[in-house]
Amino acid sequence: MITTRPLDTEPSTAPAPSWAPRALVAWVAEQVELLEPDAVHWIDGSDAEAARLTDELVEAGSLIALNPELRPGSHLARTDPGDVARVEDRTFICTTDPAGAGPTNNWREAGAMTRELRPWFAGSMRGRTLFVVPFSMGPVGGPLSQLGVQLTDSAYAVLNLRIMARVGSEPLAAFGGADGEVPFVRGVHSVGFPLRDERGETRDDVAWPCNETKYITQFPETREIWSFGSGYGGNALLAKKCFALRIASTMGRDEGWLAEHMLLIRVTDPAGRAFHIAAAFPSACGKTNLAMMQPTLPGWRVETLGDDITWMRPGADGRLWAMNPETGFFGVAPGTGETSNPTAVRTLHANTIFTNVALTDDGDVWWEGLTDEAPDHLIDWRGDDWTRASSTPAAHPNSRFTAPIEQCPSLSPDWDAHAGVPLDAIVFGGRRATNVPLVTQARSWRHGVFVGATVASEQTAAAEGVVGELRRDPFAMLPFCGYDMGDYFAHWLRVGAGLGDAAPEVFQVNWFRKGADGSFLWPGFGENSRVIAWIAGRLAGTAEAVETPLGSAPAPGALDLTGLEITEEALAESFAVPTQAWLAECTLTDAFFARFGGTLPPELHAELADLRARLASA
Ligand code: GTP
Ligand code: SPV
Ligand code: MN
Repeated sequence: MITTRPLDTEPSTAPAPSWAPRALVAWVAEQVELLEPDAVHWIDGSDAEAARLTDELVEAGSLIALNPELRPGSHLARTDPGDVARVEDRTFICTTDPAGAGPTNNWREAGAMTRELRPWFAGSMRGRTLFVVPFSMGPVGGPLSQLGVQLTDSAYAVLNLRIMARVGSEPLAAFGGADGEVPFVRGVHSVGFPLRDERGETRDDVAWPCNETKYITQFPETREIWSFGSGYGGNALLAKKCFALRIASTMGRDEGWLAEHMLLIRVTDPAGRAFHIAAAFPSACGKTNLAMMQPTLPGWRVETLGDDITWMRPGADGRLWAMNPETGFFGVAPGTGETSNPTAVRTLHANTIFTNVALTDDGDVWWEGLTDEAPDHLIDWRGDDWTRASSTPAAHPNSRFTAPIEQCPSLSPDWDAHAGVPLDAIVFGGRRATNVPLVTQARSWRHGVFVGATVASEQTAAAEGVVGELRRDPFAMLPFCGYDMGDYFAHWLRVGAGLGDAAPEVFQVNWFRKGADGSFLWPGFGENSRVIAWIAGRLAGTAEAVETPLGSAPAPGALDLTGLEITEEALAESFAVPTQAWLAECTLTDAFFARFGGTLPPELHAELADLRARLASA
């Protein structure tokens, strides 16, 4: 693991551009005092700069260059085995009052957390370069866009960030020039592995520096993020979950908009009618797959606008407008293959950073599900020899690819439209082996908010924890809401009231219901186009529905099953609404709602009572 990077190589430096706001330059100087880096480098976002940083990481052994003939411009990173996913129990919302965080977040008093963090950050960048990364979430200068700056001592984080967000000189120009006072979110990130201690003792770097102690802290009141000890994904790319969801959801509450863990697509039916749909599924529950879906139904088209985060704001026309603030995909590798997601496979052909996947003997990558058969020999994500006889997976279950959105063959030309796109439907989903039907339509916006608020899902490898455990994950935002979720539900109700009849329709889907034999009832992936087609039909007023206690479901024959091999029994089972099981869910919902006390909107209690009444008369 010890690398060859000598401490005395010339550190990469680049001064602050003359158009950087003085307030930003002063803030950086203040942090330099605390962090004590050996060098400071303002990221300009150029290809030459990225090439230089990449070369340095390859030289240091932190990145492996893949075979340029098979995977041009692409690299593999292997993390420390203790730094492979988001760490929810080390993620904190820090406000002056516990009411600022609510019952579903880890709260810390902001002042106390600042004092607790200080010794960890003090000198944490000794021997390293501090990179200053100005960025814009959303098109630079767009009406839904927001600015941020991440300070980091991880060149790996910089390289990922420049795929995931608009970084460097261009967004910096939007900060208003030297006298600029445009607000921006401040993020400080350190892997927490200084190369020199306070006495000047040095140590060698490692391929994946991190710290056993981790802090992922958000300060919504001051729009700050402090992240310590991890180099991985949502812990380290502060523009993503920390900013674009946790901080942004709080900004949205204050300013009348929504920051959501949603994919965004445009669906076009055979008659040429287009619909914009956003869908919230918890981590590793199918957003990227739906965002890139190749419909099996002839004549239908799905275009990709975003796969993870959607910002939405009521427009001047009274409709809800939606925008993807990112510029890349940080997607789950396992399960991504030619049959499940051929669009993703195309997207990853070049210029991609892979993290914790397996390395093939010819210098390419592999993971479970990429092909039906594993190669004879691989180097697994830990760097060990792997054969088909091995008892552990070759790729980590949360291994990921970071790829530029513009490489996606199904990308919508409007993906970076300044105003976003007008939204027609919102879909909630989760990973449920039982109870939740393949698709239902909510009875109203208020019922839709109830559906979103009560979503439960089986836990995945995207965060540390017990995989498979069922937990409530309202709006797929449990780990990402920056404030009290009771207030968040109320905010959703408020936004809906403002939209009135122009509000999007709300649906719930479940691709993951299982039969008695434990296998999925519904084939999923491209076949999900049949469900999307019914949703579009509902929006167009052409698809028939029947009432169920959970909402409207496809009437017999309304779901296009042409050419699909599915038994009558499996289909019936995937739509079943078992009354007793749902009454038991209602009891669990009572307990879940009780956690919020006074912040839970009374409308949701009313919806629960209505659901019970419908179940009783079913
Ligand atoms: P995050 O990036 O963590 O937010 O995840 P995501 O919601 O984008 O999930 P993704 O699309 O990457 O899918 C996660 C896993 O679910 C992959 O292994 C997929 O193969 C699997 N998956 C996605 N869609 C379906 C489906 O329709 N049916 C089944 N059975 N599995 C699916
Ligand atoms: C998720 O876990 O929802 C992700 C990956 O999209 S991460 O960026 O690590 O949050
Ligand atoms: Mn996600």
